[in-house]
Amino acid sequence: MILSEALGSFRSVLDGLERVLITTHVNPDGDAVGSVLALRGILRSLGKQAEIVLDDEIPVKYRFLIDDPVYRVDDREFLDMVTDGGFEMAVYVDASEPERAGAVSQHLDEWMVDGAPVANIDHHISNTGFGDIVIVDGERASAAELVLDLSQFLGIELTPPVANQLFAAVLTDTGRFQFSNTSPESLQAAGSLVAAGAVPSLVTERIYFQRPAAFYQLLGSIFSDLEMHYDGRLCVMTMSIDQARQFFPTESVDTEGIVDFTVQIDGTDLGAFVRQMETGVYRVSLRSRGDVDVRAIAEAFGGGGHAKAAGCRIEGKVDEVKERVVAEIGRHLG
Ligand SMILES: [Mn+2]
Repeated sequence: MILSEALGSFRSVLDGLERVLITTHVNPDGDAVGSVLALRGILRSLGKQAEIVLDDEIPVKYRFLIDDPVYRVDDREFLDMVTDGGFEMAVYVDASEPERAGAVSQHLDEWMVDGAPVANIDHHISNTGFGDIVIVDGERASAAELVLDLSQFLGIELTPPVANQLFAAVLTDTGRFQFSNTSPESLQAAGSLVAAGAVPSLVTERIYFQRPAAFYQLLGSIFSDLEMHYDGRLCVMTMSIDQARQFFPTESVDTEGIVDFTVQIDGTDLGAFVRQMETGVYRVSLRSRGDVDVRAIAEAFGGGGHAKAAGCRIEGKVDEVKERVVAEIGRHLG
């Protein structure tokens, strides 16, 4: 299905229904959060009843974008709404497969009317092409760019809050317009969002420059233990639960973006951030700024992602986990 056809079929399906359920992947990032919020605003401006349900909480730094309640799978208010009558269409955004939405995909059938169509709006190359309406373009830097395309196709004039939501999404998925995925389309999207009322200084400030001091102290401890491999081509950073607790005794730590430092060192092509999730379980985030496809490395451990940014979970002791990751990366370095 080519994109304009898919946009057309989204519009015609939407014309015949009222209640739309929107979701995205677990551990929602800026693209996920901004895209679902914006899509809800866009559909509501067409008079639809659009709601968002997520498996996870929205991270603190993105909460300034929230303009109306977002539900979790067990929220009373949401479940009451579902008993009033099922949703007529489900839209997955920024999810390469339905399972990425966690508990949402497990419960979806209970919340939908029989035979409700599923739309899939995404930019992952690994997207499985699931759903009845497939608005997927693996060349785009963010799912938000596709949501913007959809809004333009539907002839919606964006409000400033929706423009900020989409701007935050494009901003974060392009690493503030610095990652190699930053394309003319990303910058054009940003331009039209600013024209529609997005405020880049505000969005950037709220997402990146309001970290607690403890975050930088934790970063200091992570930096002082970094390891270099393969003549400086690979940097590995690690964070244990104990280390995180030392600086954040009560709250969980937002580690998004730490992995990006691994490829900000002169000479590095690749970076890995190994974060302990629980005893014997590690989440490994990978970055590439050369030709190496880190998605292939993540896939070797059952994970996935993009060529330049990917991730996986590995079980074992920390030294074993690091050794396996370093060895797998070595196989791809050439
Ligand atoms: Mn994305």
